[in-house]
Amino acid sequence: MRCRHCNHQLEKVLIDLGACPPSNAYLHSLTEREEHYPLRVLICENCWLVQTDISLFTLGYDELFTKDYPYFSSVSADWVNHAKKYVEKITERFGLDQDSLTIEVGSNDGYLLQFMKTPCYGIEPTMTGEKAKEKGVMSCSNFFTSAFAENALHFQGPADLMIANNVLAHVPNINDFVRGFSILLKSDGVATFEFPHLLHLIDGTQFDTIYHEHYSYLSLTAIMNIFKSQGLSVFDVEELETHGGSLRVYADKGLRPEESSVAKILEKEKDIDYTAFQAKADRVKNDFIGFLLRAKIEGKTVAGFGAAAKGNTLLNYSGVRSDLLPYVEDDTPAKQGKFLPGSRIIVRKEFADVPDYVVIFPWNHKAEIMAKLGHMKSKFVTFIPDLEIANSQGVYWYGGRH
Ligand code: DWN
Repeated sequence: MRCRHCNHQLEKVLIDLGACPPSNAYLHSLTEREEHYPLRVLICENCWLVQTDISLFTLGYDELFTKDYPYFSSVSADWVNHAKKYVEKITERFGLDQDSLTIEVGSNDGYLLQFMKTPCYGIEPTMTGEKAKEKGVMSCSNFFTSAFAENALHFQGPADLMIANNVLAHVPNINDFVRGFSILLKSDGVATFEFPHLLHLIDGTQFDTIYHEHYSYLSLTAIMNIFKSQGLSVFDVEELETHGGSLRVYADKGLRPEESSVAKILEKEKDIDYTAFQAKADRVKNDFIGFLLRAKIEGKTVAGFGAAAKGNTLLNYSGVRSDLLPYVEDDTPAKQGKFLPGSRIIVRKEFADVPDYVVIFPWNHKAEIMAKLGHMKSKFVTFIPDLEIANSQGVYWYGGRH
């Protein structure tokens, strides 16, 4: 396979997670067939873009992000609050007013644009965009490409601010996607991109965030190569706690001086150690299977919370099925009553009982979820980066490595 950015032949494997269905391909019934595709990640030793090997992945982009793609950003109150704070900050920092135009690419259900007080619209190819319209947010049902950008420039005009949160990693043609921002941004416009930071993925053994819809796993080093090739310059970077540790990158067309924040992150990325990642992931997998087997032998009940895409990677790489984990509870109506891809574990609207243990798959929302479930007598279990068992009093048991 060749690098998606620089076309260099890719040799170096970061991790191989076997084969599994796409992590957001929830089943309507157990009679449905599903395709399994190899899931492994390669590192470009030329431009350092870390990327999923799609040489055997035959699904098209529009077959991954189908109309009924079931991820709704607004399910997490913390994430919506994060978006609200961003809107207040960015409006003030760049003096957005009624003459400004803001465009969000991957605007999902209007979780962010609902807070904008200045002209804006979203671009969202999945049905989540219909939810945005219910919030009064204009949402254009399209994939964002450079051709779309040329069209939007002609009909709606250039943007003062463009936003792309957790979408840059989801595009196969990352060069063309970024070129679209260059086309649509005003000469003094700003684009901000938020994405989970590769540094935390590696350091925090967040291998469960690897799945087919993540074409890339992003570092500032790789991003700067891609942006430069498409006429954008990074002038500021912020480290965020969201999604296990993310970056917010600020880019423009070379107008603004580079802040010291950029060199700081680039320096940190020089120390990323890729070598032991597979072994660390295998340890998490063994802890996960071992925990479930021990619970079953001891007659303890276990349920899951959060039918997250990341949970499907952990379940499928571990080969866990409903005999060890009978169901997962999730607040997303579009997921309830469906079955997880691969493991075929049912997604329930409510807990069927008070399980002895609740495995929280979206560990990135752990605080919010434990606050929500704090009334339950269950113990809460997470496995990334280590096996950790907590109860509502916050008493922790560790997997024995501390
Ligand atoms: O990049 C992506 C990230 C940002 O979100 C996308 N590829 C898709 C998605 O990945 P994920 O599914 O692993 O995301 P989360 O945010 O870790 O998953 C949250 C899941 O947990 C959702 O199914 C909703 C559910 N949830 C819930 O039911 N009640 C979450 C919270 C906070 C809750 O209170």
